Order: sequence, then C-alpha cells, then structure tokens
Amino acid sequence: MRVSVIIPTHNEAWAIGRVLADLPNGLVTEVIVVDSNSTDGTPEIADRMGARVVSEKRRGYGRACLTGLACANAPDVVVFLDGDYSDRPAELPLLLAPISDGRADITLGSRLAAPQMSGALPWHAAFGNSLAAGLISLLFHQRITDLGPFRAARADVLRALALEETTYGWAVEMILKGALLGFRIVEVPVSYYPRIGKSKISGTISGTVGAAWFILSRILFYYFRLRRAGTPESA
Ligand SMILES: Nc1nc2c(ncn2[C@@H]2O[C@H](COP(=O)(O)OP(=O)(O)O)[C@@H](O)[C@H]2O)c(=O)[nH]1
Ligand SMILES: [Mg+2]
Repeated sequence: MRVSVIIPTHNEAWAIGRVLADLPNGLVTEVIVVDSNSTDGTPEIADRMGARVVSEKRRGYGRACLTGLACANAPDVVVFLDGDYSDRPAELPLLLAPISDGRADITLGSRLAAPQMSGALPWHAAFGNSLAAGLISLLFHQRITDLGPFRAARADVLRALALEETTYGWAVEMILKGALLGFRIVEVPVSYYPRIGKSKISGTISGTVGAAWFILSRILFYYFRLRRAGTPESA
C-alpha cells in the first residue's frame, strides 16, 4: 500500500522535526510538507529530514492540503497530519488499519472519543468540535465525535470527493461529502497533546471565528443540498 503523508506548515520549526522523526518507518511511502511562507526555517528542517517540501504561497489550511494532494505520487492512501506535534505520528497505524482491512474508506482521528489530555484542546475548540460533530451525527446519520486534523483516506475516494475547500471548511468537507456519497467513515481515538509553538488557527480570534463560520455554514449547506436531492421535484 503506497501511503503519502501530507503535512501543512506555517512556522513550525520547533515541532516539524519531531513530527517527521516520529512517523513510523516502513509504513510511509512519501512525506510532503506543504509550507506557506515560513520564516523560521521550517522548510529547511523538513528538507534535511528527507521530506519533500512543496511551497504554497497562498495561505489557507485547506489550500495546503489540496496542494499536497495534487503533488502526491500515485498514493493508495493519503494521510493528513499537522506539523505542530499535537497529534502523535506514531499512531498512524491506528488510522491505516481500518482502511487496509477493507473496513473503511476514510478514517478520522478523534481527540474527543477517549478521555482527553487536559488542556491539549482549548475549551472553545473542544466545545466547537463536539457541537459540529453532534450536528453531523444528527443531520447526516454519520456518528462522529470530532473533526480532528489527523485523518486518512483512500486516494480514489478523495478523487471522487473533488475537495475544494481552501480554508477552514476543509475540516468538514471530506466528512460531509463522504457521508453523502455513502463512503464508510470510521473514527479511531487518537491522543492529543498541547502543541509546540504558537497556534495559527484555534488559538487566534480570526481563526476561531472563521472556523466556526465555515464549519457551521458548510454543514447547513450540505444538509439542505441533501434534503433537496431527497425531495421529488415539484412540476
Ligand atoms: N501551509 C500552511 N499551513 C498552515 C496554514 N495555517 C496553519 N497551517 C498549519 O496547519 C497546522 C494546523 O494549524 P494550528 O496552528 O496547529 O491550528 P490549531 O490546531 O487550530 O491551533 C499546523 O501545522 C500549521 O502550521 C497555512 O495557511 N498554510
Ligand atoms: Mg494544532
């Protein structure tokens, strides 16, 4: 199984080395670090450690993931992982197992499924993620507990989803479209630790407001699209 790991980074020099060092040997075919304008040496460290570094000057979390996806070299499975060492790369096999066993098309690492490391997720992020996951469970009948960034999917499934969210909507687009198209989404509990370095998203006001808006609006957009599709057209 060819596994490509995509890591978006913006100034993660203190963390990226540990993230790359902890990726399990032998499981990963290629590692792509998609860097946006870091000024702290992140791309140089990633390059020294053997990752393929792709520069994406346009900011946006989803944009970085999409650029990485476009650069991946014939993967069977694509893994998305943050570069801040909050998730543990050593837990990658947990995400791959349901896919390689043929039980899942998409696996989501949930930080909220098991008792959480205290303080690792800011309270508003834990609340927002639980709320969004609850809404998705209710409206899409797709039981999830979190919208975590550490996730994996079959490459052909990702192609079928035609992902296009370039910012915070990335967190939900894969899940909502995956559920609508009937793909098997399986959640696995992962551990989560306080990040190294400074947050670019949930630790900022603009990131928090932007994420809340995009996530909620996308959930409602796809829900109403689902309802329209399920309602016979009136003549
Ligand atoms: N390439 C790229 N990476 C980004 C961008 N914004 C955030 N990241 C990276 O995305 C990951 C998640 O961001 P983070 O600050 O940890 O968000 P948080 O977990 O919500 O606090 C980290 O590896 C960041 O360096 C961006 O605009 N471009
Ligand atoms: Mg983070």
